[in-house]
Amino acid sequence: MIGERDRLEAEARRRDGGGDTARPPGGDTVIERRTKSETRTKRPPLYKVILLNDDYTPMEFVVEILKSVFYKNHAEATRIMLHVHQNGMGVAGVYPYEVAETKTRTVEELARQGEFPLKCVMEKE
Ligand code: TYC
Repeated sequence: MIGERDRLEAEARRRDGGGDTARPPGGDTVIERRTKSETRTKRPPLYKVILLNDDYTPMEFVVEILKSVFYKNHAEATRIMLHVHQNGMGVAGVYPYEVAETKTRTVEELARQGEFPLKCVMEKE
């Protein structure tokens, strides 16, 4: 028995000029495939903003920096500050390049204004 799909495909072949053009199954529908690399949105590279320990910057000042620049709550700011104090360095946050750069500059500017030697660096994740 000749079904509706066979009839439509035969008609499509006729429109094509009657050649035996290869057609995908399912009639005139062509499924276009794209490779993942064309479809995927690229995430921006991330950078760690790292605070360095020193002997002179007050603990309270570092906690205030972590709250005001990195939006940490008091407990988290205290935890990070103590980690830096005990281990020599620690991650204040992870951001896209320009955000990390602005925060690094802000920390160093606030440290300069307070006349503290606090240092801050950024590092690609
Ligand atoms: N070590 C400093 C002190 O004893 C405190 C401190 C913590 C300084 C973290 C810098 O990034 C820092 N006052």
